[in-house]
Amino acid sequence: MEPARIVFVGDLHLGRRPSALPDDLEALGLRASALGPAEVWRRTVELAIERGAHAVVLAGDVVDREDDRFEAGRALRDGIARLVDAGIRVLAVVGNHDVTALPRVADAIAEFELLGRGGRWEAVDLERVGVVPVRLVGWSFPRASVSESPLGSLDRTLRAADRATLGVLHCDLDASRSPYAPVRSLELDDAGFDAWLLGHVHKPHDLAARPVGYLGSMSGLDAGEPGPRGPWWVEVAAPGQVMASHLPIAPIRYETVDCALEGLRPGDRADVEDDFEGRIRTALEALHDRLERRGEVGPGAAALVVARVRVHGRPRHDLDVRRVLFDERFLAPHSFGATHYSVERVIEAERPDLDLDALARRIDAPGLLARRLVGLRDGDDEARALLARAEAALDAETAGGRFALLDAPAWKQDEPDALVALLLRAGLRELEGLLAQSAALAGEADSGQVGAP
Ligand SMILES: [Mn+2]
Repeated sequence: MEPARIVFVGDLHLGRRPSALPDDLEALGLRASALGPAEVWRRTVELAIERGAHAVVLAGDVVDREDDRFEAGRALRDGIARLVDAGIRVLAVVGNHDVTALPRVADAIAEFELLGRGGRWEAVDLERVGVVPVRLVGWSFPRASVSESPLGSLDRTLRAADRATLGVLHCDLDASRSPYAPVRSLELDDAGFDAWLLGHVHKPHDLAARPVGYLGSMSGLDAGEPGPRGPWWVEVAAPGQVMASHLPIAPIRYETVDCALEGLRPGDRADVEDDFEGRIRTALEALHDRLERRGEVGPGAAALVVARVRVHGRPRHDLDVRRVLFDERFLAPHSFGATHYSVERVIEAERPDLDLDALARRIDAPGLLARRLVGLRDGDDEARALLARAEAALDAETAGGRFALLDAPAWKQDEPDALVALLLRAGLRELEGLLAQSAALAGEADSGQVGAP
């Protein structure tokens, strides 16, 4: 028998637009509409048909918002119709974003199968003559917010005795107080399934190493979602033999590149810009070589790479030159073959050479700021209040939909310390500016005391 071939689709968020696109997109021969989730969905459908998939399974958050349902719904329905025509089964579980949109599509297209509708676990067998049979077990969000683990109501007898059982779920893994179906890794292991393919968090796990974890978003939508994005190709040869491989077919990709500032050519503004731009081009070229070798850029993969440039080290220049570096407007896109690279912005790497503890003993403005940063680093009471305010501010930004972030922002989902790191970075940048200013003032004071010892 041949193995079962299933395409798993993580968070699509049809209707969202990728952010930080370059102004001169059209001059590069690119269109915003061909870089977003609808395009990666179209590519997924074509690929499933070309490679002869037996099923396509969506893990929730397919449609981003209810009011996007016309445009996004059309793209979804078109793809489902193409797959169904090709004899491919299309199944989905509902995520927290599409509690009404997805059931509506399922009601309109008879062949589109919702798994676990209304928050009740459901098993479906994929059976076809000459193909290894597979059981899918899934659960759908009954409403936008669910604060208890769906695994609590999983009936163990849904696991098949004679074939591989694959779990499909949209959930918040190891985030116990989450309102998005919090699930513990241990609960997944206890179910005894052959694989768990999950939606919700946009950073994919290495499912090729072990097929339990997040599929990741289908397309990066901002600089907080770096790395390859796309669906997963899963082959099931027997129980316990589930092989997953990532298909990085998203047309846009976000990356961070590193750029050293040591030895930056002194001179006027144009000289500094030229030297800096040359260094960035070298860094982007190295990135391009790496991505091209892996087949992650070019036709059918990323056409645009939006890069954040992280600078390291101290240029031997004054503050004005630093301002030139962080004024990204002079940075034009670079193209290597048919792949375009734009600079999203320039950020500073953390400064391990700043001795915060020593600076915190100073009785001036940099000393005051350094004391606050030490508190933030060590987690004192004042820092906790600051973190709560920052979290509320970020939530307000994301709730307004002005930024294409996740339903829960990346800093919250991936690493709890990320918000501290974010604030520390901003604080250190500020501190460096203050130190440069006070050094300049001290220099002036010195020169005013000519002849003094
Ligand atoms: Mn979600």
